[in-house]
Amino acid sequence: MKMMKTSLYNPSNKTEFVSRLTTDIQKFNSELRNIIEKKFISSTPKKLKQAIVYSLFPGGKRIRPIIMFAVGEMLNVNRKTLTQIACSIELIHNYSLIHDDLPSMDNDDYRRGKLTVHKKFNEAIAILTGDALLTLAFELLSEILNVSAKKILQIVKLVSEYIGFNGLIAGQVLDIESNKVMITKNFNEKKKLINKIHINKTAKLIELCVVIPAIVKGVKKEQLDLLHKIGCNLGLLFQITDDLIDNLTGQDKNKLTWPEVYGVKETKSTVGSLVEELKDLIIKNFGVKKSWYLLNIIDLVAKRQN
Ligand code: GRG
Repeated sequence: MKMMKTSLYNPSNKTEFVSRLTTDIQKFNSELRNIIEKKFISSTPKKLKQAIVYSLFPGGKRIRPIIMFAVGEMLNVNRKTLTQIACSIELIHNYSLIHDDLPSMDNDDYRRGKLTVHKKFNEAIAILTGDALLTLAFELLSEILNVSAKKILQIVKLVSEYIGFNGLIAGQVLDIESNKVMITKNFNEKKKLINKIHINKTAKLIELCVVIPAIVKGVKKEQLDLLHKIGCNLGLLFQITDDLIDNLTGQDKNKLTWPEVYGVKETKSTVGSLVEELKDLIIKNFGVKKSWYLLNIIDLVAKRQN
């Protein structure tokens, strides 16, 4: 069958999309705040509580929860059912950023325009805040409502695998190590390495946001496999555009990035091909009507400036 051309996709009214996105982010922020605040008890150490709230609010782009809600909409999965899971993924994302900023890793002083957690508080508090967010993420998964225990176990297993030593942590280790080895690697080795780093460090968490709504829905294996592919490519697209932003703003020193391996021109062309391929797959399999929000998010990821 001939692939449906992306040109058939007519992006819906941009104002409608931006207004929907803004509302969804605000709603998610207040849901996340409610969930977090309910977890604090009178004996929660004050400093830990402050560091948790400081690290999560006002927060970043919230792209992972938004992707999860957009896929939920495409598959007819209730947003309310996904909220607790989206919070869990956002906690994992924020834990990884706090730890990534530490002096022993990226040693960053600022994130999202404010002091990093270890600079605002101290290194021990930053490590423990990250640990607390990661632990709470799994507590939230264990409490998901209206989803069978079997599906919850399937989700917990997948999240554990994707953020563990064969996933996010593997990506981070390879990323740190890549600084030292990149000069000695040839083009083919660099290509393999950058792909492995980006898939593990970034794409897997985004892939989770795409496949979890499908697990909740209980789709057939064939559709789940397709959503894994869509999620992985959307994650790659996100990281490659991140690399382009870093390249443009000179923040890519001592880092193995897509433009460093392939050059800026080829990287931009890869972004274009990934967008086309993603939209074709989504439109062909789910139609434009149900997936307009996700299609607009893909455009947003590809054209973003931060
Ligand atoms: C420390 C286990 C561990 C992992 C760290 C997340 C990470 C792995 C490193 C952070 C640096 C980085 C460039 C990661 C790639 C993923 C990425 C682009 C994160 C930033 O995500 P955004 O842009 O952040 O969604 P906001 O601030 O919007 O939430």
